[in-house]
Amino acid sequence: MDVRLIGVPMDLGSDRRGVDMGPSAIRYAGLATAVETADHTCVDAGNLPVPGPETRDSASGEYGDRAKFLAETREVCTTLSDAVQDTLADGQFPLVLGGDHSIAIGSLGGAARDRDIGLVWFDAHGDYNTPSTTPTGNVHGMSLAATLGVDEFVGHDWARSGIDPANTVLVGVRSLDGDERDALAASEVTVYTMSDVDERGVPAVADEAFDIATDARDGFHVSLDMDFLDPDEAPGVGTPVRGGVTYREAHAAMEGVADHRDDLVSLEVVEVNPILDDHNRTAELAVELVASALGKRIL
Ligand code: 5AB
Ligand code: MN
Ligand code: MN
Ligand code: MN
Repeated sequence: MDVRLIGVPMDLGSDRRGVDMGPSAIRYAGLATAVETADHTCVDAGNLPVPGPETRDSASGEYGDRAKFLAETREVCTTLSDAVQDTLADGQFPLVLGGDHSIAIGSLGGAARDRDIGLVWFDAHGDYNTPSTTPTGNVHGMSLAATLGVDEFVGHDWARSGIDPANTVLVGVRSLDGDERDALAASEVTVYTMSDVDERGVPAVADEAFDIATDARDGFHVSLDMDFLDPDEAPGVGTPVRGGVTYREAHAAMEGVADHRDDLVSLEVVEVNPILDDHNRTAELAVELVASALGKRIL
């Protein structure tokens, strides 16, 4: 297939500068070549414009500092949504490079526009906070709730993808905030924690996740937060949590994506922060995982 790279140098959704350099770090780690090695063609659409935090007021949006830079997040995500939709309309495959995880709102806005898709979200976190439950005000911890249109996000049509929570799966979770945990438990989202991974292994858990997500009529989107992996493997992330999946388990999960790639609508990899990294290893790992997800095989 024809893969179109869309870089989103976004850091407004997180407290850490540096994640805005994620798209450069991932490109530098050889993404285009890796995509070609997986037998695809690759076109790079460059980066979308993202305002710097210095030039804006963090309390710009409706909820002030309870959802920081929400007005700017809306701008960026609206542009990204159009870029993803245009990519799909051109018959190409959108590969979105973050940037912090707030950009999933934009990726999904485009991928789910006029499509009934499911969602598999690989993450240490739930990203299911809202302006009233967030401990930080960072939108990257609210992006799943926003795209599903829950609570305070109900009126925010720009953020709501229309994805059915019943076709939404979280995999790898090991850090939830108290109210976020209760909200997730009350939702129809399926949550596989690291305990599930311990008991059943990544291949079984991931395959069940793809089965749930592909219940949607038009395929599914994969959102890969690099903190899904253990920080020993992926140190270059803003909010590392111990006890994540190993190098090999992460590949197995992405090989599972590849096994379902007839249904794969779009893919994003987020939260790579080269400033916090050990050389560029987290970006290099992101490149390897993308290649696995897009079908690269040893044999
Ligand atoms: B990430 C935290 N739950 O809401 C919050 O990396 C962390 O996109 C969110 O998964 C981590 O700020 C967001 C404490
Ligand atoms: Mn995340
Ligand atoms: Mn995370
Ligand atoms: Mn299956």
